[in-house]
Order: sequence, then structure tokens, then C-alpha cells
Amino acid sequence: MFSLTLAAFCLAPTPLRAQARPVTQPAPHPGASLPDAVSGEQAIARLGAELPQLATRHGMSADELRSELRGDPTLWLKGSDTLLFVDRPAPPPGPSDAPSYSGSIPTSQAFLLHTDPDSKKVIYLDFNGHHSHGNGWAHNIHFPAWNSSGSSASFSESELRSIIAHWEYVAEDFAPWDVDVTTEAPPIDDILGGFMGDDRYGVRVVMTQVTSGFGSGSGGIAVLGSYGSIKDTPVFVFNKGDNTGSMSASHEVGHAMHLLHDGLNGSTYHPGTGSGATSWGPIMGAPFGKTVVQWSSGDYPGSSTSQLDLYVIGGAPTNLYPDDAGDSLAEASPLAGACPDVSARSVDGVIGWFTDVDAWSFETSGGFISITANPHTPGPNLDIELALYDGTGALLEIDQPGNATHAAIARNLPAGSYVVTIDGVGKSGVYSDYGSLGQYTLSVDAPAVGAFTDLGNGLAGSGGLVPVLSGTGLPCEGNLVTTTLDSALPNSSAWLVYGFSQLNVFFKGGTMVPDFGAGGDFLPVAVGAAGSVSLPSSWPAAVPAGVQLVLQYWVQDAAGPAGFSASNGLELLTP
Ligand SMILES: [Ca+2]
Ligand SMILES: [Ca+2]
Ligand SMILES: [Ca+2]
Ligand SMILES: [Ca+2]
Ligand SMILES: [Zn+2]
Repeated sequence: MFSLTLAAFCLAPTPLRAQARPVTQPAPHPGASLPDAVSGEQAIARLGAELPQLATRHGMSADELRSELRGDPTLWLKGSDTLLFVDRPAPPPGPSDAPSYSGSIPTSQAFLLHTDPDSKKVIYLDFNGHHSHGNGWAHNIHFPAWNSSGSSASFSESELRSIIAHWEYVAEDFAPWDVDVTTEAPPIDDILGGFMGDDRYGVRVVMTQVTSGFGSGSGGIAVLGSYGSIKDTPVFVFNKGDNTGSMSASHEVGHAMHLLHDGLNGSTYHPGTGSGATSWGPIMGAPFGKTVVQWSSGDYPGSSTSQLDLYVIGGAPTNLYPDDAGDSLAEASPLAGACPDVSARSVDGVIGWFTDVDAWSFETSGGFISITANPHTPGPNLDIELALYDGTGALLEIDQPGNATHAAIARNLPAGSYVVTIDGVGKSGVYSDYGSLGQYTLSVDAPAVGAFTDLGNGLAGSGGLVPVLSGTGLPCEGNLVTTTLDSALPNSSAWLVYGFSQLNVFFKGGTMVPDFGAGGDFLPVAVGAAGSVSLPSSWPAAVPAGVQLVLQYWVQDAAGPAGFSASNGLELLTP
């Protein structure tokens, strides 16, 4: 009896796993100022025979546009040919959206921030109010200055810090592309586009509050494809909070660049997943409060779109910045130390594409080596895998913490040359490496090799001895740097020959190493009774990095083949 009951239980049909239900919250209407907007079947009916042409303009097939209009209630048609997204509001900022200001930028700079003032493309985060009229919205509204607390008539210190944090988040989202993310108003012609040959354009992002009913009940609004429009048709962000508001800004700019929503299991927005440093979500979803928020190809289970964000943003991958470091060990870019601490090497770079790897080479005299690679804060898009290779290309160590986006390697190494690589990676079962892109800071702390290199080519003199030239000291401002000649003919006359590159030509039976012609010279020097010359000097200021100085002594010595002996050549390279 009991076993029968159990068997019946086991044979009962397995209940289907509960499916994530679409968000039941109604989609907000574009507001009183856009009374004629329609969505869904009404929009399809209004478009009628014009639908395929409009779809083409937005990089979609007719079926794709129909499917978007039917499946995404936040997509509206205004008039006969303007598609716009009216995004649902974010929940009020919670503990996960604490102020993110890092303190590295003074608040006096809040309205002077640029990621690249020389770029011809612009994303203008407009916080100080905007009169929106004569544009694709067909409204005439004075939007007030962005206000997160207190009076809207002025910006408090905490509001200025928040504005800086918003800019930092958005800058990270667009770091791979040649575009100036700025808080300073550009000339209007730098926003407008659409004319033949006009290569300066962008989008205004009005960071503001719902006004005159426009945006009522929404978190942000954008006209699809309005980036580079012939009119100043802004996108609007009403969501507040450093993380949330900035995420909305990148999201609305995404719409302006033709991006659609990344949904999940039939709901309009992917809500994000996971917790902590590797919590994740797509920018074109609504992963508020998540840390790693990336562009997406829709390559997660339950995706609503297969749109490849990276190919759509800014028009095409051709608008990416040039790569900052070679992708392979053989193409590694040198990472040199700088005065005054030449053992502490550091570089800021960008992983700009999912295939991008940045390889950096360094040399060390050996000892304890500490390597750290950190993504941008706040709002890292990049999850870093750090690897260390020796001079033969053999992998020594790899670091990629599963629950962190930074990586580090610390170990003892023998003297030699090494390569470190930085790659953006995914997190198993959560996100792929598609959108794992962004800014990083790589630091390599390793004992530096000396500044002097023996170039050989000495010429023997009296007693068959070859004079020896050596150097000590680090050529940084104010340091004692000493060159020493030994084993020369005692009490002889000598010339210190110097130049800024190697000549290496036959001379007096030996080899003249320095190219003394191009800015170099000969200096007469008396050799002491011990056959030595020591020239200590305090290293001067303002010598740039990478200057090569080539030195060699020529000593009057009858035992030499043509009346001279010569020291080895010696190279000094400034760090
Ligand atoms: Ca790169
Ligand atoms: Ca690279
Ligand atoms: Ca990781
Ligand atoms: Ca990658
Ligand atoms: Zn949206």
C-alpha cells in the first residue's frame, strides 16, 4: 500500500519549473505632451505599408520590428515614423546605490569633465537644465536642472560629487569608442548631425525631472536612433542615484544608437543576476544595483534579442579607439618605469573589444615582483584575467578570481624580461566575455634593471689591458650618477667621447662606438696615477625619459695599434 502510494507519487507528472513571469507593471505612456503615441498592434496598423521602410531605417527586418512592437510595451510610435522608448522607472535608490564619488576629481570640475575633448563625437550629460523645443519631440518645455536633494536652484557639494560619479560610470560604458563623454556644453553643431560630410555629432542626455507631464511615470525616454539627428533631439533621464541614473543615461544613449531591450524570459528588461562584485546585467536591461553592467549580445539563456550591441554602438566597430597594447606576446608593448621610482611601473589601458588582449613587457633585475590589475571604479565593465609569461613565452601564472573583477600576481622572479597580459573574461554561468570591456590600471612593481648597458668594443693598450668603462646610479633628477674608467694607462691623456646613438665604425685599429657627430663631442680628460677616471655628477633636471647616451674613452697609449687604446662603449638610457 505504502509502496503503491510512493510509486504513484513518483509517476505524477513533474511540475514545470516556474517560469519567470513577465513584469505585470503597465508600461508608462509617453505623457500628456505626446498624446498621439501608440504602441503594439495600433502602431503596426498605423504604420501599414510604411512599416518595412521604417524597419530598414533602424537596422531591422519588417518581422523584427513587428515582433518588437508586439513584444515590448515600452516601444511607442509617435506620428507616422518616430519610434521611441518610454522606460519604466527604477525603484528608489537603495543601499546598493550608495554614493560612488571616488574623490579623485575636485567638485569644481563637475561641469568641465571630458573623456576626450578632441573627439568629433559627443555624449553630453546635460545636468544644468534644458529648453527642449524645435526637435523630434515636438514639444516646448523648460526642463529644470537635475536635482537629487534640497533646492533645485543650486547644486550642493553632494550633488556635484554625484554628477562626477555619473560621468565616471557613463565614461566606462563608452570607453572603447572614440567619443567625448562630457558634462560641459558643446557647441550645438557638435551635437547636430545628418548633413553630408558632417562628422561631428552626438546626443544630448538631459538629466532632469519629469516636467509638464513629459516622462510621467517613467525612468527615461529616448527616440530610437536619435544619435546624430539633424535636430537637437535629446534623450531624457529621470531615474536618480549614482549607479541607477548613470545606468539609465547609458541605456537611453543606447536607444539613441538604435539599441533595443535585453529582456529575459519574455519580460521587457533583464533584471540582473547575482550579488557582490560580479553581480551582472545588460545595460539594455534594467539591472539596477548590479556591479558589472555590460553591453550584451543576448547570449544568455532566456534572451529576448540577438542584437549585437558592440556592432551597433556608435555606428560600427570602426569608431573604436586604436588598440593601446599588442594582442600577442611577440607584440607586447614595453612597460617602462619612470623617475623617481623606476621599479613601480604603471599604465592605464582599455580592453576595447572581446577579442582584445593587452600584452605589456617589462624587464627586471630579479627579486620580488608584485603585479596588480584593477578595473575602473565606479562601475567596472571589465572582469580581468591576468597572466604572466617569461621571456621564452612560457606561462608562469594566471589569476582570475571568480568573485572579483580585479586580479593580482606576486612572486619571486629571476632577472630577465617578462610579459603580462590582460584579457576581459566572463563568469561561468553568469556572463560571457562579450561585454567584458573597459578601463584598467596595470601596476608592475619589480626591481628595475640598471640604466647602464655595456656595449663592448674595447681596444687593448699597455700590458694587453682593455680599459673598462662602467656606470652606477639611477639617472633621475638630483641623483648621483658616476661613470668610472679603470685599467687605462696611468697618467695618460684621454678623451671621453659621447653621442646620442651608436656609430660603430672602424677607428684607430678599433671601433668608435658613440656617434659623436650628431650633438655629441670629445672631452679631454686626464687619467690618474692608478689608471682610473671617476666622473660623479648630480643628474640634471628636465632630461626626458628614453634619452640614450653613448659613452666611450679613447686613451693615448703607444701600445695600441694606432697609438690609442679604447674602453668598451657604455649606454645610459634615462627612465
Ligand atoms: Ca587594448
Ligand atoms: Ca591589445
Ligand atoms: Ca573575475
Ligand atoms: Ca576577452
Ligand atoms: Zn529602454
